[in-house]
Amino acid sequence: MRGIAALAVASVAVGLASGQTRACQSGFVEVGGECLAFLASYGTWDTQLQSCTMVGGSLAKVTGDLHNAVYQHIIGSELTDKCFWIGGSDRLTEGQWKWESDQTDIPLGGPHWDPCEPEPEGGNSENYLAICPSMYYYKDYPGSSLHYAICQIF
Ligand SMILES: [Ca+2]
Ligand SMILES: [Ca+2]
Repeated sequence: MRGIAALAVASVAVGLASGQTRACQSGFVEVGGECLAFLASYGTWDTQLQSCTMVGGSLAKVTGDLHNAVYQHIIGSELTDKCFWIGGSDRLTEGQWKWESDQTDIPLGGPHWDPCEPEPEGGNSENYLAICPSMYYYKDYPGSSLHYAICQIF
């Protein structure tokens, strides 16, 4: 119940005849051809993952062109000053970052990790992935940090 109540954006993108636009379920918005929900309440990585699972998704796999599309969406919204949990972690093996949704690897370095800060830099104490202002590059955080979150339907 909490996860559904937490959904910030209650809009339905209606699929059109052409292009990448797809119909997203209630509470999700189409960004970069994917159905995402931006959870506008604070939670740990685990509790935000639970909220995403309750609505049939997981924490978002923000990679490739989707990363820029998400960035553009956030800076055009009222959530521009927030950090968001996404679905990456190295909690199983330190330094080996994986996407939660399909367990594929998250490469280190550019273009997704901050080129100006040494990230990831938290070692064993920071095993979860968030994107934060102002450029929304990947950063490692302790899972107990409280951030907003981005869910994705796969
Ligand atoms: Ca780590
Ligand atoms: Ca860090």
